[in-house]
Amino acid sequence: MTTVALLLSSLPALAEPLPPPEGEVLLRVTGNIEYPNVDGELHLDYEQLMSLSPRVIETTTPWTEGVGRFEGPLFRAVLEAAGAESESVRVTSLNEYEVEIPRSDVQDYDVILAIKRDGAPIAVRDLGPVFVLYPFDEHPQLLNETIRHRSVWHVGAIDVP
Ligand SMILES: Nc1nc2c(c(=O)[nH]1)N[C@H]1C(S)=C(S)[C@@H](COP(=O)(O)O)O[C@H]1N2
Ligand SMILES: [Mo]
Repeated sequence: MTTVALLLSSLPALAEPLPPPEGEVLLRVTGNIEYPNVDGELHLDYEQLMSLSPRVIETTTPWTEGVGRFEGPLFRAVLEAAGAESESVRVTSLNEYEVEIPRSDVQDYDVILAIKRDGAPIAVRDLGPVFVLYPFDEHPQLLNETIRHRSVWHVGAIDVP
């Protein structure tokens, strides 16, 4: 390799905007973002969400029976794909519940935006289509009221101030 090629290959990949989604939009990232794909917002369908650093978390939760196998993108990977830089974001649900989540949560923990549970998409009548899931069993200190409030289900949008 030439020195230039070596230098380039050691740089972090430069993010570029994702294409507009082809499938049903499950999540919109709105507000102050660098990489919109539809009318100033980042719209993501199921396939696109699953392409952003997907993780599996096997855990119990206060809202589900037994150990669930949850899958979805890392929350921080979605913020990176949007080019969001803020110290916190506002997560809103389809039923108008909303809460602020500090960036430090998703940097310190592998919080995912769960879109699959036990191998199948999470239904809206369940916790879906998108559920903010903290790794509770791995970090039992997360089982507190503050984090329960941030465990938004029926997520529709993340707003970046
Ligand atoms: N979509 C949605 N997510 C939500 C809520 C809600 O009302 N709607 N309530 C939050 C709050 S305040 C808490 S404490 C937990 C609900 O936990 P509980 O059912 O044990 O009270 O979910 C959080 N996520
Ligand atoms: Mo609550």
